[in-house]
Amino acid sequence: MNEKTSTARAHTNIALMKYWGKKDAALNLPTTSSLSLTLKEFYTDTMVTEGREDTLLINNLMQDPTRVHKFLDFLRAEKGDFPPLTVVSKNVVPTSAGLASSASSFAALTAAVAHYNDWDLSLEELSRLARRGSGSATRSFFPGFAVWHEGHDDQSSFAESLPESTMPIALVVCEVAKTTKKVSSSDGMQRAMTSPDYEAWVAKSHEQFDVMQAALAANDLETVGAIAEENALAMHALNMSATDRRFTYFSQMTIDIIAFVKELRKQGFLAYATIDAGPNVKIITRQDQAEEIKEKALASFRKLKVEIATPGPGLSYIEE
Ligand code: 2P0
Repeated sequence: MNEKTSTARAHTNIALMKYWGKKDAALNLPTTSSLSLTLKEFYTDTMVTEGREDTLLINNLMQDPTRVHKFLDFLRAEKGDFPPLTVVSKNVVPTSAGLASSASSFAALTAAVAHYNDWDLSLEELSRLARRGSGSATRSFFPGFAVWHEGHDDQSSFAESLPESTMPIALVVCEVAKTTKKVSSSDGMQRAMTSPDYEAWVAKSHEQFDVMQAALAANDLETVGAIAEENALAMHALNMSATDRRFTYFSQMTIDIIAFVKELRKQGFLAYATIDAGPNVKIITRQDQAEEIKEKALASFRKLKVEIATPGPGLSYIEE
């Protein structure tokens, strides 16, 4: 067997404008464009090498390879055949920050496989391929802020970097102990699309997108945070108003932290909340206020774990 290996590193990303619904499930085309921040502190290293069959190890533990195998077969059909692969993935996250994500994993896997096969692909092409593994992975190839253009077909749906920003943004990541049963993102967004308010959320997202891009260009972090919070809370309202099995990712502490963030604003902090497919809250703030907000959060909530995350780099390859 061939001993060749290839290792890629992709950082995770948090959406400031969310992807929450598919207009084409087979192609994984989203109903809205989304906009994210890549994080320096959270990333995945993925190594691939020839194996007897497609297998997956994450942090040294064997995993069910079904989803990865399906994605590798998609790459084989799309780009050309390659042997069965052993996929060895390591999620690097500060102790139990609860942020291990399919975004960085599928981005790193796509890049590692492309590198292994000597495919000469642009970041845009890698992003388009990674979309078929997991939507949020499209955005994990780029440093700082990235936009995933919703597109209208396979070719036009991919992410790209926004012009380099010097915005001093930080996320104060608050990890809430899980109390609710997890609904997968794919299932959750499918249910959300049955909300009577879904079309209005999509229309509003299109409007917010232009305003947020202008705010980023103008280094207006206050507006970026305000729109991100509005977009995220409206996304979670869709889950609660779904006509098919309505649900919520919020726990009591999620709601309490949202109130805490509002209180921080009253005290003069720049602070806005964003929440993904789980109960954790990420507080969007300025880098020079992040440490103080972290201390206040730890003082206000027992058992909360808090990490500070800052803008991170794009894709890299790691030589053995
Ligand atoms: C996002 N999330 O924009 C949104 C907001 C979570 C909440 O993308 O079905 O794992 O694999 O394309 O990418 C998480 O969903 O979903 C996600 P699939 P994915 O970051």
